[in-house]
Amino acid sequence: MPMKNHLKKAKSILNKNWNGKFTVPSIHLYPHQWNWDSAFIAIGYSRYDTDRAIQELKSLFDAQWKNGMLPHIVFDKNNLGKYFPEPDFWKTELSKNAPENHLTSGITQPPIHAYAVLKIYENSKDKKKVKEFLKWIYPKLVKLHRYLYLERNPDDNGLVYIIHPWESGMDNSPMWDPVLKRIDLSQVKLPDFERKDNRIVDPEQRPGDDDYKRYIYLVDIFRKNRYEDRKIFHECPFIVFDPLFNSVLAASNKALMKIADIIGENCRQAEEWYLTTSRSMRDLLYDNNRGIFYAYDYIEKKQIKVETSAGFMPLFGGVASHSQALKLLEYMNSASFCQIHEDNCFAIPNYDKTKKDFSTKNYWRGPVWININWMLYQGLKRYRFKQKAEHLEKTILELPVRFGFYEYFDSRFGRGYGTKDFSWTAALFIDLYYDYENSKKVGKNIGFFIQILRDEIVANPEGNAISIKSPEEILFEFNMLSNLLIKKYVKNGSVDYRRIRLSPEYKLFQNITGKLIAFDPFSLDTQEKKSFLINLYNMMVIDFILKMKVKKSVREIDGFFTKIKYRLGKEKFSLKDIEQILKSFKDRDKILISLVRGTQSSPPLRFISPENPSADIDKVVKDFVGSSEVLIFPEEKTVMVSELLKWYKDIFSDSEKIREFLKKYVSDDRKKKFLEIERKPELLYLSYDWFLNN
Ligand code: 9WN
Repeated sequence: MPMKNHLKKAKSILNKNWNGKFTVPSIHLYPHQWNWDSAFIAIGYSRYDTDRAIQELKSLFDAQWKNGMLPHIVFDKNNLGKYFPEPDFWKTELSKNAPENHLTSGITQPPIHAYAVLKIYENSKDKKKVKEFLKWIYPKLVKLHRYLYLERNPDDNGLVYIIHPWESGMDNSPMWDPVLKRIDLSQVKLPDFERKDNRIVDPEQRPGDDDYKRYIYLVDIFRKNRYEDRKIFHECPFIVFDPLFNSVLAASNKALMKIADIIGENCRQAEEWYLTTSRSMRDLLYDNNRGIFYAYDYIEKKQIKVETSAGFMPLFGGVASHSQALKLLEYMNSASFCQIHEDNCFAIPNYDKTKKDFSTKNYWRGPVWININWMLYQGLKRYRFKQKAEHLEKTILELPVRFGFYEYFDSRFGRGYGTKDFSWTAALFIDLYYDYENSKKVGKNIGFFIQILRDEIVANPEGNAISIKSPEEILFEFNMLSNLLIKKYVKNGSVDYRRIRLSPEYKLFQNITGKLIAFDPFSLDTQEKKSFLINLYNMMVIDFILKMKVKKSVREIDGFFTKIKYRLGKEKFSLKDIEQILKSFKDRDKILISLVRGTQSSPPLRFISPENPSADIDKVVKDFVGSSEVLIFPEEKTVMVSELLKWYKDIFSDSEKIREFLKKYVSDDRKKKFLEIERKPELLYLSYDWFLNN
């Protein structure tokens, strides 16, 4: 499906989840308005529907409490009975601060709203109109921040505490285990309650009952104390400084300063808040040995040494010092989280993968979340960690495209979990999609992107026909240089195009391609011809990417595979022409799979030796089958394969054929067995990832 259609799909999800006043996170699982969800959702809307974006936040702030607290859920009165806990459980009418005309929960969530409001303004065309909205919401934002600094800032050092895991937005994060485990419920009579979430979503993907009991126990304390913060502070066993909550607050303080500036208000207070919060975070939450920020247990007065993605959020808040930021990047970009080019990893999982209790599928205990990665992406950009930022940007676009707009994703295989058609996944996809499109437009103006090639281009240099070299020498040199370039500049399948461009080997390579004019590939024997044509294809792709100045994807050049050619002997060949010749070989199935098209969905680039090409091709295909281009789920009797196989319908015509093929190359025993037994597995296709394999 072209990217444009995925954008349409994302917008249709928001539309479906819109109830006339606000957008629910998911019709099935979360049928009310959630606090920070609405901020992310508004960011998505701000790209194409300013009015909706404004309405989203207006309805949320209409339910703000009298003391400034912004509730984590605003209930839809017409849709009660599908979620737990709802107003009958929260009983917020016990509080003198609860709003009269709205049903809400009694706790809050990360205050990302000022940040979202600024985005709405920045992305809008009609600044005058949005300025009116800024004037309306500014005092409410200040009231929210003031509430946090007055009621939740016990040491007056700008560190704001949360009183419930739900307030962190990362409910069952392992970060909260040490604190929750201290709560002994053996002598406690809990109020009766019945969960609804684990009837809708597989319980394996949701928090356990032990966690839920503690969530309920905490809410019961709040009710008994009529939601009075000072009383709760003394009785609540969960008082923690969360690095995510405080980073988001810091980011929002910065945004508040800008909003104040736009509408001509004084912003000194927000600046002071920003400075004190970030200073205290650097002093009290950072651990230099591990290179991460930790949450802080206020009752035990110590850092909670559990490494989660929340610990990198000071990048988003602009809180980390330069040296701290470098350490964060180092840890984030390691096998503990997700290294660039690491196999089987999609963006930053929520918890350190090397920990014993890491889970790829349980909620906030390991899967990948789009909002978290989106914030990290903004943070990485802020600190100019460009390469890692681009890596996250790519995955945020890629995950929903390939697996659907799910709530969270398997950190190894990318498969989606939780509820589907989830609003913030769609909204933040939209946000990045527009960024990506805009960057293309910028490129277009300077002539780089979406170039439509009307005439053919011959890419190998002319004038070398007066060759003193024999065809054998040409072939020898071509092979030698291709092998050398791949060895030196390709690591784990990623091609370092920039270094190739500047390398002496590339100059020599260009020279030898000029001599191909005096070379006839059809004079070679079958084995030599096969290896030569595959290597030629792969090297032409690299050469074209460099010559055409491709930035993010070969798709920027319309005609990449058909209009750019190499002169070989008397004829000219495009990539498509070479593919056509390769199709005539007996083992064409594996040859077509092993071609490296300069994309992320291509197998890792290897040199194919002329002595034993089949063995090398086999290795490439094994790599491909072991990568995230082929996902085999024996429990679900399902096989997901790259769309690439769909292109060759004549070869891979049905699931039977595909099964036969995969069986030969899969190395995992369990999967092999499954493919041997299951004659007709369900077959699904993964979208082809066209981003550059750089
Ligand atoms: C409890 C709505 C919310 C998100 C949270 C996420 C989840 C609720 C739940 O869903 O929490 O607030 O019932 O699990 O953890 O971040 O805001 O999408």
